[in-house]
Amino acid sequence: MGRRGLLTVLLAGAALLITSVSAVASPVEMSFTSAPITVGGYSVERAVTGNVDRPAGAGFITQMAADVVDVNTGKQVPISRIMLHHIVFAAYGVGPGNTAFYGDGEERAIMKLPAGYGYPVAAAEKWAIVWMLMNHRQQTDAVKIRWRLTWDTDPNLKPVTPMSFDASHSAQGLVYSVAGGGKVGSTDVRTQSRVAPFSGRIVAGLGHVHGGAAELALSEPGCGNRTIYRSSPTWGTASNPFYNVKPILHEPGPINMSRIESETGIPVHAGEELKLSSVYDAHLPHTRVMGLMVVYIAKDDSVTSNCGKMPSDVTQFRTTVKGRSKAPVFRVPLTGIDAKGHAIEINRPPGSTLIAGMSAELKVGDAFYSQRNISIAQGGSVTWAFGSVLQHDVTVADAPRGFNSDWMKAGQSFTKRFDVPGTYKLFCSLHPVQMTQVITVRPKRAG
Ligand SMILES: [Cu+2]
Repeated sequence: MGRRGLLTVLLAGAALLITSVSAVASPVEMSFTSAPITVGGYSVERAVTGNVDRPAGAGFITQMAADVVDVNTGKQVPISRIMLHHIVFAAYGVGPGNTAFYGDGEERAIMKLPAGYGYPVAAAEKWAIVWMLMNHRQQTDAVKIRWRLTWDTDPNLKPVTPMSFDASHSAQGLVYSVAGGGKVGSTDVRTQSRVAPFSGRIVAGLGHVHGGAAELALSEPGCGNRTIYRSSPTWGTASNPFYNVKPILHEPGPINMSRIESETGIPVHAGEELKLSSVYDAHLPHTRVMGLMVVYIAKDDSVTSNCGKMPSDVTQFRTTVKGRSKAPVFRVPLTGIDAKGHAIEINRPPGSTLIAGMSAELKVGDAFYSQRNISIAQGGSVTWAFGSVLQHDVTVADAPRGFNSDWMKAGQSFTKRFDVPGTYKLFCSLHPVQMTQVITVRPKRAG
C-alpha cells in the first residue's frame, strides 16, 4: 500500500469514526432563561416574548419542562411567591405561521417523547413564549422563566408533529365559562373536532384543564367513538398552595394531568376525524376554564385505513404526589388589601351600593370599576363600558352562575343579563385585587 493509499484508509477511518460518533451523540440536557421579569405586588404580568434563547443549530427535543427561578440564585421559586400560570412555546420564522409545540400550566406539565422520537427544530426557526405570571406577595418581585430540555442531534430520530385541540375554539385567552346550575353530577362537555393531517401514530400526549374539570378525552367518532387518549386530573390536597395563596386568580387547576407515551403509537389515518371532549362539572359555575390537548404524531405511511388496532404499549403517566381524584368544591374568594397592605379575603368591596331597576351601567377605567356594589332586579342587565387604556375584564369569582367577558379596553362594552337571583362576586382576572365588584340580583316577588 502506497502512502496515498494509507492516507485514504486513514481518512476513511476518520470519517467513519466521525459518523459513528455523531450517530451515538448522547442527548444533552440544556437550560435557558428569559430576561428578568418584574411583577408588582399581588399583580399579574403577561406578555408574548419573541426570539427567546434556544439550542443552536438543528436538532430534536425529546423532553421539555418550564418553571420560574430566582433572578439571583437560579433556584425554583415557590408558588407562594410567584406562580407561572401558563406558558406556550411557539416556533416561527420558517415557513408560514407559527407552531405551538409545548405548553404548560400551573400543573407543571412536561413534554416527553418515547425513545426513538424527537420534535424537530430547524436551525433557522425562532421561538416565542406566551406567558402569564402572578405575584402572591405584597412586594414587587423579579424572576426569570426557565425552560429545560433534552436536545438530541441523532439524525435517526423519527420526527413528531404536534397537533393541538382547544375546546374554546380559539376564544380570547383560550378560555370559556361553564355557567353551572345543572343537577349534581351533570357535566358540561365542549368538543373540538380536527382532521388528522397525515397518516401516522400518536406517540405522546398531554392535556390542560382548570378547576372543576372531570377529564379530557380524545376520541375517534368514525371508529365507534372509541377513546384513544384520556387525560385525567389529579387535584391537590386542601393544604396545597393553589388553594391558599392570595389572590386566587381562578378556581385552582389540578396538580397534574395524566400524559401518555407509546413507542408503537396510536394509529391515525389521514383525513379521519379526531375529537376532543373537555368535560367539566355542570352543577357549580366554573369561569375562565380551559380544555387544551396536544398530541405528538409521527408520520407513518403504513397506516392505510381508519380505526387501526390500538397498541398495547400505551403508558399513562401521572404524578406520584398525593392528591385527590375528584375536583374539590372550591369557591374563589374576593381579595382586598388591609391597612398594612396585606391581601385579605373580603365579602364586598368598599363603597356605596347603587340600587338599580332593570338596568345599570358603569365605567371600567384602568384598574377600577366606577361602581363596585350594585343591586339589580332579577332579569335586569348590567353594562360595563370600557374606557381604559389597558385591558380589563369582568369575571365571576363566586356566584350562582358563571360568566366572563373578554379582555377589553376603551371603546368596547360588555352587557350581562342576570336571570338567577343571588350574590355575584366579580373581579378583573388581570387585576384581581384592585378590581372587585359585587352585584346583588334581587329575586322577583312571587305573584
Ligand atoms: Cu383589570
